[in-house]
Amino acid sequence: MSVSDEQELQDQQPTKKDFMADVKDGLSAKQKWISSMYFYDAEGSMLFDRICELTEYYPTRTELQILNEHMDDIAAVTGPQAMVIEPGSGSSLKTRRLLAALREPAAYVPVEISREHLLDAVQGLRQDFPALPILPVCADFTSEFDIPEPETAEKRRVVYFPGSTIGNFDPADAVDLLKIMKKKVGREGGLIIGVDLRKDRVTLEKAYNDRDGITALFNLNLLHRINRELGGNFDVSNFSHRAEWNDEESRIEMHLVSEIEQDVTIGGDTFHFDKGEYILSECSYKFTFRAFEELAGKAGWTVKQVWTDNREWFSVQYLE
Ligand code: AVI
Repeated sequence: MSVSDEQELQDQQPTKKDFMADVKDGLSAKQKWISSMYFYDAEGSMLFDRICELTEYYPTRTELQILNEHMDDIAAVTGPQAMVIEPGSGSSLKTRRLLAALREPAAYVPVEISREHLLDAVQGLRQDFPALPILPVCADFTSEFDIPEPETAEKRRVVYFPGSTIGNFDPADAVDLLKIMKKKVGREGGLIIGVDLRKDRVTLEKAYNDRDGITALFNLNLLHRINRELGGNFDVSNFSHRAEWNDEESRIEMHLVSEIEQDVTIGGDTFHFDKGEYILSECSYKFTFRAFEELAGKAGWTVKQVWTDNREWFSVQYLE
């Protein structure tokens, strides 16, 4: 990363203090939980990239297939001279095809919590799209963040939110997030969003319990991260990864299960774990078309177009 990349970066990254407070709050709750947003340090982001390549993890592959097949339509609904805002942009892999298909894009604004990941992605994109203004923002996209002003003419704003990250929010939070997006793009703006669909339990549970144990490493990295950054003393070998489908809530839940009765100290506070007690570390909601339409409607969005695969495992939707 160069000095100029560093200087141009809008840095609104959550602080260590926020992380500490969130972890302590979550571990003090009756059902212990930690926001899945904290998975994504450099190690976690790297593990997530590996998950996306797993045979069992169908969402990335299926979404890419839909995007490839319908990219011309997606670029057409986005329109010319659009500013594309991507919350949680990660390595911006799915954005390249879109950026290449757009007519005279005004700017690309990747918004990403992991600073290193963001800077790496921006560096690669600048090489491949030298004429495109790229305005990175390092922030938690669920709280207020500012959109930099582009120097080029901007006709409209479109939020690009692939990957079904919307599924990682509880319904009320998902509605709030969709409202923030609406506010960012204004009345004329649009939203292109990846939405994972309900399917059979076996396929779902396999996707989050891969043979190679990469998802387990990803989940357990959260505890390593707390040790590294907050001076916690988790003995990670005393915890295990579990992922199971909760049919009533229509979500996959990831758990960090305490294998023994134990105490863990973080920042001067001690947290007790019974044997078998778990930390809820992620929910991944899966939607019917109807359920997503209703959710988005609560935030003022109307579904205009839906693209899907022939098994209807995943969808990319355009909303205004
Ligand atoms: C980022 N998000 C949409 C992923 C998901 O499928 O919920 C995160 C993930 N967790 C385990 N595997 C992938």
